Amino acid sequence: MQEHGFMSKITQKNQNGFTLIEVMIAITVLAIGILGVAKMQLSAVKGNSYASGLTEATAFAQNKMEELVALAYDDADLYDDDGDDDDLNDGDGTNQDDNDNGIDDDDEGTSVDGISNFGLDDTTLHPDGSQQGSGATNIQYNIFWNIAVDEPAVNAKHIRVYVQWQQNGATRNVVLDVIKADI
Ligand SMILES: [Ca+2]
Ligand SMILES: [Ca+2]
Ligand SMILES: [Ca+2]
Ligand SMILES: [Ca+2]
Repeated sequence: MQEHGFMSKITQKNQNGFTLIEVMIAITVLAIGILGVAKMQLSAVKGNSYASGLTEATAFAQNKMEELVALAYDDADLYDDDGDDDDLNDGDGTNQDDNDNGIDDDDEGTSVDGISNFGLDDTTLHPDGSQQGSGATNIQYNIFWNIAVDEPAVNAKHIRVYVQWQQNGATRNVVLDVIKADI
């Protein structure tokens, strides 16, 4: 509608001819208009790339989770062992809830192993598994998973998958949780 008004104004004025100052104002308005469009496109591109990163990360998280859930309950990849065969750093997701209320006793002021929330949020120290991935966007994804044994109930494992990546100068996360029962 604005363009219409602008055009009809030009048509009207055209009958009497433009002054130089009018032409310059028109060019400036046009330039500002183009600048605005360019800015909008830039933010749209940024938005799109975040959305595509999110979509890709979610796909990685879902694939990893499907893979883990499909394993046998006692599969070595579902041990709370920080992903290796040594006995170091094992068990931050096991026997962390003596009072049996579903909350890691470390989070309730008792010192068990000093690691909160059954180690489920561990993406830096000793996650129970990790790998990397990248897809069409060439973004590098770090994939982590942790296992809490007998949580939230006996004969169940709480599996949490994190996918982390860097985008527009920030660390992004996708988190997926599944409770796998021993059936
Ligand atoms: Ca663990
Ligand atoms: Ca270990
Ligand atoms: Ca507790
Ligand atoms: Ca703990």
